[in-house]
Amino acid sequence: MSAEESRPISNTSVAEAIPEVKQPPLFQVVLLNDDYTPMEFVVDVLERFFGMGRTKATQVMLEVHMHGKGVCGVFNHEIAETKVALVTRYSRDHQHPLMCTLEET
Ligand code: TYC
Repeated sequence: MSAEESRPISNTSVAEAIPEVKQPPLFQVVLLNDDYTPMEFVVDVLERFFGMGRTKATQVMLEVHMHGKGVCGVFNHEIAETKVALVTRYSRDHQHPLMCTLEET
């Protein structure tokens, strides 16, 4: 009988588990400034698609207006892509050139 087989069965110590999966990557949905989309429309988009209240939506809109871009939220890839597609569709349907993109965090 080997040393391994002759160990007492009450010895239950095990090596610490190595994590088997990584955290999924996260993506910022970013709104870009332009000269044509009305401020009120951008606030509406932030309320409608990102669940923001009027005060937060206005702050983010002004951040984009003054600094060129702003973060609407952070999501997994599928949800972030869907948000970009919905915002782009909604903007074009209302004849606005508003641009929305993904950035990996
Ligand atoms: N710059 C636009 C204006 O003056 C407002 C605006 C804000 C447009 C944010 C896009 O993502 C944007 N009407």
